Amino acid sequence: MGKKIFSGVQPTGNLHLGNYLGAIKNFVELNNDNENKCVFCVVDLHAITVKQDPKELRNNIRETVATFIASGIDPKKSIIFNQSQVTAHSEAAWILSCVARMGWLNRMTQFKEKAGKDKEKASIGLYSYPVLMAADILLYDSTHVPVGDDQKQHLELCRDIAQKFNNDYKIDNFFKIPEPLIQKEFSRIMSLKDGLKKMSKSELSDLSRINLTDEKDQIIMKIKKAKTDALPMPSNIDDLKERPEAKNLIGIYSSITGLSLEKSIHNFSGENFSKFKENLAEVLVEKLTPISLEIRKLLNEKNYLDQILSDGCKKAHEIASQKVKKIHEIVGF
Ligand code: AQP
Repeated sequence: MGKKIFSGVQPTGNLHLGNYLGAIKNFVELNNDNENKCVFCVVDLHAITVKQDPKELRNNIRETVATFIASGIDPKKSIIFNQSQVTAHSEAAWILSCVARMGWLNRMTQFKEKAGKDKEKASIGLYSYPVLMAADILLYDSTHVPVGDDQKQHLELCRDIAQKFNNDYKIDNFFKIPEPLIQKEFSRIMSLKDGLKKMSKSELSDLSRINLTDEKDQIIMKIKKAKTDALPMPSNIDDLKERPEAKNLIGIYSSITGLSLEKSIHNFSGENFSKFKENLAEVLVEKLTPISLEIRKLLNEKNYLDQILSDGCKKAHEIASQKVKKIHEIVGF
């Protein structure tokens, strides 16, 4: 039986290789299976949990849609829309925030990482955003949620919220309990400058990530400058222990080429990093350049992108508003 898929990407600019390999590449495969019903959301409400420039946000929303399409998602097969335009999301998030427990949210490691030492100054939205994420997913009776490894904990929270709502209101199966779809290997792509830190949009150094809009020369330069260690290329998987940068680069190679990790290691075993880096840059350029060219082209077609969003919003609204109506009845409004 087909799956009901939901996933979101924040329009916070600098969409990168981690977003692509951890999430968007999966979206494309799921979209290509005609049995599945897919909803891909540009989560602009999530984006404003940290300060955004309104003009840039508007551009980034379009750029996220352009990235979906350029990566191979077909807007005729999948619903693509932006979260702020379907008010059911905010409404359901409030109701679910009365179901979720403080103790559960206090355990979310992403909040701790993002808020850093200055927790008191973080927005309330940043703290409660996993509840909005739960609303996003549950409104569409989603069965599967493709995400990167960093979102695993939020997915578990979503399952707990769904379960508690069903139990509290004694309605079995009202909210479906969604399964995460996380790739077994390399579900967390790390920074090119520090193999222990996640590749991230908000990292100040552009050299830490490959952006999906980078041109050929930038990709080659960034891979050349990527941090490695002084040892030769590893000969087996055990050699990757305690070598986070080598592990990350070989993981990227394996993920992009579709070759197993063993085979990828075998191909470069004992060589120096420069030859491997040339090959890695080559496969990245081959895979990403068509995507970046298409993104650039689509960004000049604003009306087309806006039409995709507006069509998607209508379809999303139809589904989500029905679910909210039922929630109202259950809650007693
Ligand atoms: N480094 C990563 N490796 C694998 N998957 C990743 N994802 C993000 N970074 C990596 C996955 O991409 C999807 C969309 O992410 P998002 O835009 O919703 O937000 P994020 O996780 O907060 O992305 P960033 O780049 O890490 O942004 P900042 O810098 O703001 O923290 C998600 O499925 C995510 O798992």
